[in-house]
Amino acid sequence: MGEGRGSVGSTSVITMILLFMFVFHPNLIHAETFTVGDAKGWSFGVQNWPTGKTFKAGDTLVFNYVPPMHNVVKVNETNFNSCVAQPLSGSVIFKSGADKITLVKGSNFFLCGVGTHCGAGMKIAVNAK
Ligand SMILES: *[C@@H]1O[C@H](CO)[C@@H](O)[C@H](O)[C@H]1NC(C)=O
Ligand SMILES: [Cu+2]
Repeated sequence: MGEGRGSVGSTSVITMILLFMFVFHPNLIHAETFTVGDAKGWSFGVQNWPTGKTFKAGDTLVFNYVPPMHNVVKVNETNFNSCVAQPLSGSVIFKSGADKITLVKGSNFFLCGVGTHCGAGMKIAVNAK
């Protein structure tokens, strides 16, 4: 292939990549950010916070709390139901106090791994479209 006048410049390549992202992953472009528990943050009684909200893959959840009083663990459904703070494989225990976690399509389960907080309702299940 020659380098004739038809060769594609880097600006065009970037434009094409952005176009592809827009066409195939509109959720990423229109992603929203939600503060878990709103003003109360990641706190006791947060369990019903997702009710009535619509989430989609690529949206970000922000978990605000004062560490080390709490933490955030992304778990599977079994561990969510039994309050076992075992991070999903490839995941970690979040403990910054302002943790930002991107939702994946389908079910996303989070709980607090400190003490018996999960059993007291410090857990949320979020379904992302
Ligand atoms: C969840 O993870 C635990 C290990 O921590 C495993 O025993 C269990 O089968 C998993 N459940 C699902 C639904 O993947
Ligand atoms: Cu906690």
